[in-house]
Amino acid sequence: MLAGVKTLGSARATWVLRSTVTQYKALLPHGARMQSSIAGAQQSEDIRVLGSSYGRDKWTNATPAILEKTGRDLLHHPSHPLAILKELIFKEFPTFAHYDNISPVVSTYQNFDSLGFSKDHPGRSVTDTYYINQDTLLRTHTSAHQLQLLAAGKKDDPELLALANNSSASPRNERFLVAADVYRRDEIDASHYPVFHQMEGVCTFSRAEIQKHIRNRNIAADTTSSTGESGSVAKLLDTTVIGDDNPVQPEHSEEEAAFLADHMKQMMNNMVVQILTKAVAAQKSTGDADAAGSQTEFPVRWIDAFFPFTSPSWEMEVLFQGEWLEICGCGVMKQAILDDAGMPDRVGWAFGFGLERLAMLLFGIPDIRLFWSSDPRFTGQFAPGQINTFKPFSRHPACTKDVSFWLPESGDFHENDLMDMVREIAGDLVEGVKLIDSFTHPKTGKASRCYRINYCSMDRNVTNEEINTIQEQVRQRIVSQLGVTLR
Ligand code: FA5
Ligand code: MG
Repeated sequence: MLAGVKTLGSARATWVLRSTVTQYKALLPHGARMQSSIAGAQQSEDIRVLGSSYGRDKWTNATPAILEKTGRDLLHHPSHPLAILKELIFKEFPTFAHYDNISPVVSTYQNFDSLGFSKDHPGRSVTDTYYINQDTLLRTHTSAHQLQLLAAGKKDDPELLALANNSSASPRNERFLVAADVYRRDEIDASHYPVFHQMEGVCTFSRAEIQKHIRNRNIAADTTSSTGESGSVAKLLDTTVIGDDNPVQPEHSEEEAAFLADHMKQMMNNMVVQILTKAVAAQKSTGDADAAGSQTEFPVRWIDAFFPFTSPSWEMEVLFQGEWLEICGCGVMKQAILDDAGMPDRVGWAFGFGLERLAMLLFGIPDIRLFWSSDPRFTGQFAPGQINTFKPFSRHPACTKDVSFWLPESGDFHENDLMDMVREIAGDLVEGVKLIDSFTHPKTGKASRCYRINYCSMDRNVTNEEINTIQEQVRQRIVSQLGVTLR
C-alpha cells in the first residue's frame, strides 16, 4: 500500500511538527468526519495513548479497539511467537544495534515527510492511516524511525541511543534493526490485520568502504553461508534487473548500487532460509511434515517494487499454502535520507519485514488473528527460544452474513471505513470481510455493493442469534455513519 507515487519530497532533519492543514485537506474526505465519530463518543475529551494525552481534531480516527492494542506489547512476552521470532532475527544480525521499545506514536514528519512521501500520497489519507490528530499518528511502518535513528547516531543523541538493547554492537547506529508494532487501516483476512509488527533493517557503509569491497570483489563481506543451493528447503528465484524501471539514483554509481543490492539480498536470503529451514525441521521433529497441508519446500521470489524512500526497490514473496505471501519490502536507501541525517559520505540499504507473515511460515500459524489470542490452547504451545509447529485446536463453525447496500450519491464510500466498523463491533469474531458483488444500475446510475462477513470464533461456538445481533448493529451503523442505503 505504500507503493505508488514517485516523488521525493523535501525532508528536513527536524522533529518539529509542521502545520500543513491546507495541503492535507484533499486527503480528508467527507467519510473521515463520519469515521471520527466512530472513534469516540466524547469528541471533546483528549485521546489517551500509552499514558499520554493528545488533543482530538477532525483527523482523529484511531478507534478504542486499536488504541487498546498499543498496550499489548506482544514483542515483550518471551514465549509469544512474535517475540521468539524477533530474538531469532536479532541473533542473525549481531553487528546491528537492536531496538524494540520505541513508542508507536510518531509525527506525520517521521512517518511520511522524512521519507520523501509526496503531500498527496494515498498512504497519508485518513482511510489508510490511524491518526491521533492532524500532526500525530500511529506509525504505519517501522521506516518512520530511519532518519531519526541515523541522525541520533550521527549527532550522538544519548537518550535515543540508550534505547538499543545491545548498545556496543553499532554504537553510532550505522547498522540497526527496529522491531515494533505498526497500524494500518487495511482489509480483513487471514494474512491482514490492522495492527501488525515489522522488523526494519538499515545498513550503511562509507563510500570508501564500498570501494574497498568492490576492489576486493568482496560482495558480501560479512554475510554468512550461501543460500538457495539444491537440497535447501527454499527455492530462490530472482530475475529482477536494475535498470530504467527500477533505477539507480543519480547520486550513486552503478557499482555502488549493485554492491548494496547484492549485500542486502544475500543477508535477507540467509535470514529467510534460516527461518524456513527451522520451520521444516520443527515439522519433521514432530512428524507434522507428513500431515496434510504441511509444506517442506518453499519457493521464494524477488520482484520489483516502488517505495518513495528507496531506489532500486524490491519485495520478496514466499509461496505458502498455495499463495504468494509478501513478506517484505526493501531497497537502496534514498540518498536524501542519509544527507538529512548528516552523513552525505555514506550510502545504505533498508528492509522492512512483516513479522506475522514470517511467524506464520516459521510456526505454521494459519490465521493472523491467532497472534492476539489469549486462549491458553494457543499461548501454551510456545516457549522462549523454541521453534515448534502450531497444532490447530478444533475449528469452530463459521457463520456467514451478507449485507447489500446502495452507495451514497456523493460517491463518498471507502471500504476501510466498513472494515474498521465491523472490527469495532465484532472484534476478533470477524474472520474476513469480502466484496462479493458490485454493480451500477443501468437506469438510475446508482452503485450497489454486497459484502460477505464471515464470523467465526477462535475459541468457542457462536450462536446464530448472537451473530444476528452483531449483524444488526453493523447494518444500523453503516446507515447512520457511512450514509449508505440498505437494499
Ligand atoms: C513497508 O511498510 C515499507 N516500510 C518496507 C520497506 C522498508 C521498504 C525499508 C523499503 C525499505 P509494505 O507496505 O510492503 O512496505 O509492508 C512491509 C511488509 O509488512 C509486507 O511485505 C507484509 O509482510 C507486511 N504487511 C503489510 N500490511 C500488512 C497487514 N495488514 N497485516 C500483516 N502484515 C502486513
Ligand atoms: Mg508491500
